[in-house]
Amino acid sequence: MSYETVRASDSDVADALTAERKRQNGTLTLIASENHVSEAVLAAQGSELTNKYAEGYPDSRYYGGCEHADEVEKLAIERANALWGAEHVNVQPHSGTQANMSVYLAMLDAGDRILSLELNDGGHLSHGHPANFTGQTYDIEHYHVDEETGYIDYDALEAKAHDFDPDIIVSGYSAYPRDVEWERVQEIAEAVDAYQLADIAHITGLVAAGVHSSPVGIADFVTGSTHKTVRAGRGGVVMCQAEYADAIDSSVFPGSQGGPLMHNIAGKAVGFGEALEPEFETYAQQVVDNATALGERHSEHGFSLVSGGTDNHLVLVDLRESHPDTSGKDAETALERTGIVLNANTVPGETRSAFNPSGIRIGTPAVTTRGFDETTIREVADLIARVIDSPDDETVAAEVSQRVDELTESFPLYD
Ligand code: DSN
Repeated sequence: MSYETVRASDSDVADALTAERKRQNGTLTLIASENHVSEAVLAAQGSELTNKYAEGYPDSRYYGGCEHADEVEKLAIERANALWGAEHVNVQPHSGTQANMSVYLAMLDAGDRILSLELNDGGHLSHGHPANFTGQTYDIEHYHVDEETGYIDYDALEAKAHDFDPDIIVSGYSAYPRDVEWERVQEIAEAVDAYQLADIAHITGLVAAGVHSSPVGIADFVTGSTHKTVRAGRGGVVMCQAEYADAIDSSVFPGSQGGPLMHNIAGKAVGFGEALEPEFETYAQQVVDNATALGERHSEHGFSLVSGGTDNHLVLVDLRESHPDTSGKDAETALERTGIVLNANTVPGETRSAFNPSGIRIGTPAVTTRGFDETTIREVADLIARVIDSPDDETVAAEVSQRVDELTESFPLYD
């Protein structure tokens, strides 16, 4: 795809888009929530469906001219059903947070109680952070990971559920490297007459490919985003048991959204179709294998990993023991100048701040899309370790930067 059409009318935006393409091509994206969609998904998201209002649902819209919007949304739904196997799916949420919002609005009243993992331990803003509408609307209590093991402390979660008597227990996380015991959380939820909302935003693709356990059929509600591991472009999705279908659909539209972003739903349809191809399972398995190899190599370098490793697409490095004078933000900044892009992240028992935390989160979905395997990812771990060991050394930075250039040229994106 070329930006010449944009340039003909707006050279400022064309320059920024061209520079962003160059940045993505020339750097290693290790942000665990990012990925690179196919050109087909990009094209679908840039289609004329951006012009179309289609409030309502397929075959029941509030506007005329929706026949092709209907076709696209039905395809997205059909393919989502084939990927995740839920009793009901709604593909209209604009984002993962909107998907979560639709569940809260459908099932809770203001002041009702949500029990969720704290942000510092790997949760998400939309799980009840005070700065988010969830923290401002509902009564929030958090459970935690065990600081020693880095694993969710399910016994403590159970005890807290009995004390707090929540209406919803949120499982599924943004910075948690381990598999989740969905059945255990569901048992706890049922014992206290609460719903389980499993937010699989990060692992939608891994779950679809069967390389991560699935909460579908176990949790009452499952939400996800579509631009992370499933590579279907920006957006959200919400799934539920049939009995909640009407409540969820009304909560998405008209409850919390107006017109669906039909161009994004076209991207979802295309990306879900790609994820149904057999190669997607190979990709998803490679994402996990790469994260495992990356974690092992970091351990060999003396880095401490939260939970000691990973079962999914990310590793969380706690720098406090190995590099007490280097914060996650220092590491992020030093790495970014070499073309390695990841994010600073809080760690369990955080002793710094959310903006300048003690850890880094490293994810493999995007580099796996560009073709990296265990050998390449081990070298990436070596490069990361070199930079973090000597964050101010300009010679190291120049050498790592040169190697990143060579790697990105060998594994190009978007020719
Ligand atoms: N911002 C995303 C992440 O990085 O995990 C979640 O919404």
